[in-house]
Amino acid sequence: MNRLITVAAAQLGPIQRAEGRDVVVARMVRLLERAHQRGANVVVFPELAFTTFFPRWYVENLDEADGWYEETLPSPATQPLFDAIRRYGLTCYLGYAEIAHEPDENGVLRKRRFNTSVVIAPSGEIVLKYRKVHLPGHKEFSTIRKVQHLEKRYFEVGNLGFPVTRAPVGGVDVNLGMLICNDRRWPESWRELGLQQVELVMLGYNTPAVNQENRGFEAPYQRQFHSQLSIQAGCYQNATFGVGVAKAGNEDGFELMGHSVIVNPQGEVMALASTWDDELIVADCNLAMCELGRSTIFNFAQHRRLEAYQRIATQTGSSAPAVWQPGQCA
Ligand code: CDV
Repeated sequence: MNRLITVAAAQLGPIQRAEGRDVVVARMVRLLERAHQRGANVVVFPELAFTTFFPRWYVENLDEADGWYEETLPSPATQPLFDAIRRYGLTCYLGYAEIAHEPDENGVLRKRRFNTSVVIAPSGEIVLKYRKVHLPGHKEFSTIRKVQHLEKRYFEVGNLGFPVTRAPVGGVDVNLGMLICNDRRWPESWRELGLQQVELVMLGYNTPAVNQENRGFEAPYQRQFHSQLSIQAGCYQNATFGVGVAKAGNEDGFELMGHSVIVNPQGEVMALASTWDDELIVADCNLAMCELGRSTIFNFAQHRRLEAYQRIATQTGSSAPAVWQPGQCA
């Protein structure tokens, strides 16, 4: 039986450091309006959608960075977005920087900061929350980098796991899951979602157009290749649709790559953005397609071999193998 939904990726062009939330929210509302006109049921925005990609900027005292975070959602500044979601009856993925006042792992109530995404229902209710697990970059100011990437300074590692929920999207019940940016490069993130029969993985990203740590081995075009490779492989290997959405273009003098993409459970690209600006791409997704992979080659219950995967959940870094000696077979 066909289960059709229409999915939109709402890529955002650059947001400059001095730009106010009101300007960004107005741009996002326009994208929601266009998504509605094109028949979309679900709209996916980028990671940290309300601000410039601020982890490129160093601040000594984190409290000085509070203006880049949301303490409540919606707030008076972001309310127009929620109003538009309700007006157009859309489901929406939104990435933002979150300040939460909640107990830490020792039970101490304190101010905590996360790189977060939520799924917002057409009613405006938040139905699912995810906090980024794979934080790239560094914690302290780096003197050898041209551009900082201070996500490890600005955010704690996400503490909500990889949740999936089944919620109605355009009249169809859909298993919804989320990732954020760097998570897409890690097969473990996708498999966590796949093991919950996810059918639509939504993910936003801010990916610098050039890898600063390339050491001469990574050409700029390979940045897009790696992003798409990861999303296409994640979708195929977990029999799910995926939507990867960029914040793109020249932000504060530094370039972020675009190439937002919608991928089907065969791992094929259904739609691809072609600008580095605000751009909407749309695809009709038949969720019945997820059934093939899930019930055949990636039937996890039949084919996964936990007894052979011990290292995956017990070891972080890789270790060098024993050196082969003539006459030995390891
Ligand atoms: N915001 C990110 O997580 N960016 C990373 C970069 C640093 C590699 C990414 O995976 O795109």
